[in-house]
Amino acid sequence: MANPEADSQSNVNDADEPQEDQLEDAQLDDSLAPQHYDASDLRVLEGLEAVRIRPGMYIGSTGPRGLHHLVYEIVDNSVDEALAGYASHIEVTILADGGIRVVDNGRGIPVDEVPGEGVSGVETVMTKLHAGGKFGGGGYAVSGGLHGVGISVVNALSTEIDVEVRRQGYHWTQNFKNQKATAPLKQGAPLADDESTGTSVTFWADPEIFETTTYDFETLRSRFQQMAFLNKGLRISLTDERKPDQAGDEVAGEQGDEDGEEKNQTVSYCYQNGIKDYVDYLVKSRKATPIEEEVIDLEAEDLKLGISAEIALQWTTAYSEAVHTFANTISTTEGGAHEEGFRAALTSLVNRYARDKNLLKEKDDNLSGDDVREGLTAVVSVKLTNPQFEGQTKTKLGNSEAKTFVQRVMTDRLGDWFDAHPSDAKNIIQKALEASHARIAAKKARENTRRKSVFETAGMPDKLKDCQSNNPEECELFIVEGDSAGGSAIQGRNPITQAILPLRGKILNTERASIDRIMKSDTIEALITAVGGGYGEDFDINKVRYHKVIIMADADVDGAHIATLNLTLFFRYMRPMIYAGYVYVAMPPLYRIKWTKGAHSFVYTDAERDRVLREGKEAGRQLPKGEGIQRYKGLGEMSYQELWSTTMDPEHRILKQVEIEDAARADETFSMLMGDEVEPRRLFIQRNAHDARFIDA
Ligand code: 0RA
Repeated sequence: MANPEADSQSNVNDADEPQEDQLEDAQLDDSLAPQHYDASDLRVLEGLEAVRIRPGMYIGSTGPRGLHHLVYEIVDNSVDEALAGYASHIEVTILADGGIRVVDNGRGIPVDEVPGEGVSGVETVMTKLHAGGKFGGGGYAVSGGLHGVGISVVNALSTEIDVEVRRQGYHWTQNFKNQKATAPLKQGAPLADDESTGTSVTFWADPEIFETTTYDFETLRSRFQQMAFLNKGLRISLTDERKPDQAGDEVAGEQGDEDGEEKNQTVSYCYQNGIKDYVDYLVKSRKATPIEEEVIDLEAEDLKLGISAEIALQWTTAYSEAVHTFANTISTTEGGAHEEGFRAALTSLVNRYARDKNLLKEKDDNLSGDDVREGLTAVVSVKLTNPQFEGQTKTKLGNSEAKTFVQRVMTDRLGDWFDAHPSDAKNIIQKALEASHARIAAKKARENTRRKSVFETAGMPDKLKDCQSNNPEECELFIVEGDSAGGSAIQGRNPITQAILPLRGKILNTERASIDRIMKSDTIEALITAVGGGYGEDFDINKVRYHKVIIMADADVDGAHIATLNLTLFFRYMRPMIYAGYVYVAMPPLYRIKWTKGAHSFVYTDAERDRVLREGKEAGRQLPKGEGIQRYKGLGEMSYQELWSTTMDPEHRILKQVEIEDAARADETFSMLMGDEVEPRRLFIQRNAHDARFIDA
């Protein structure tokens, strides 16, 4: 979930580059061509070279996220085979040497020569940018598509790829080193009787491109589990063949076998009921008590419109809502047409039903969307022929037909379900009524405090030390744990652009409290008021007063817990802040190294400490006797000058931007972290406290 500020910034810059033009210029410049290539080779290699020059444009980043994207790229192709009805099983292996192998039982990549290309389908798919799609159309309606930049991108960013195809009765193999085929596609042994068609791709990501080439088992595991939920009946397995010390800190601790023997870690997922199983799983993992016994499961398709929808939902006694939407199995975190249709139909249906049954009286206001969705866990998955992805991160579905279709399915089918299950329906309405009462009470309480504070400057909380600028784009709000750190932050800040909100102790756990209790908390009210955009359904990103909200807490387990509580509030009540990239976590230094001569060094991780010490000593620098390395226990230990220069000064600080790649998986993490179970939370925070200091969802 975290990305260093610099990383995300550079992606934004990348997107502005005039990529296409450069490419064309390069193609025209024949002097760059090595002699033995013909024109089509040249085009091919320059296409892949463009990917190597601007990897961010194709896979988002060259950080861990981009690295994992390579795996998804291949797996998406296999999933396409499954969607088309040809593959039923995908096996992914993290090899002991750090490579990735993806094997499926689909039709296999075509091996015949592609007309006009002069080489096999396999070589074309591997070396030609955007040849990943199925040749010549006539394929199937639905394809992942959004991120489907093709296998050639994986080739472009790998040092080596091995492809093995089983097709037309034979094994076929081809190897690529540094993007180039080392030999033409080779026909091998005939397929044995028990061998099916299929494809196996093994690649080694280029360490010169990626910041790290170490895959995180958990990241891959949760992604594949989600893919299995979204593709009913498809089996996806993941095996980790690395030795514990190769798999990075996190896996190492868990992987070691009791008797010291190494064992491969394997997981395998297959869900016959698809997203119905997904909702069941999400509800169980948040340990919430369901209101209706069975997950409600609706399905419909319209062949003429070329659209299908699967919707699964269940209400629980919990307070937070979790509605997750997908289009062609891609997580549409920014929502869009299908989500609008779902929400609109749900709110009007529940209101209509409540009025019909006289549960909502004539004088009562309608239930709001927030009321109706309190405690709801839902997954909406649509598949359509021509998905239009829009929005900042291209994860918002634009197709208006998806709205009307989902709306119709919901109104018809959920209406039928309510009629068939009157007592469940009554409980659901009852729950929404309670939510509505709590919300009205919270609003009243808030209006009372408002009235009391009309004489304060613009109704801002007492504790807030606001900045002078009124331009949200340059304004930053530091949320600081503890009064003493708050004091240093106020002294150290740049008062033009930096505002400080000191919070005493931990804020209420918003994962486990009702809205009226949450709004009764002065601290939370202060925070929401300071941010300025409101909360919940009414949240308005355009009213937000700061484009950076920076959570600043101690670099220890307690600080991590405080940061997590703050993030939970943003995730549950001001989520667009996170999607807009406005929420950050500050990284205070862990140590100060007090050299005898010259400036002290501040380091942010144990590894950095070791490196700085080594380099300093190599350069002849010395530490004083005794207290040469100071470990900061808390922000409060730093002088205001130190706090400014290490943690607040935009020139030197490290901020981690909070990102949510996938709301469904983030939800699970938040439920786990903030829910009733103490043990998984303790383990998780300890595991992540030392480096990122917060959740990576
Ligand atoms: C191009 C065309 C066809 C299938 C594929 C590519 C294909 C790619 C991958 C990547 C991993 N597994 C894959 N499986 C298939 C269509 C083939 C046909 O029409 O028979």
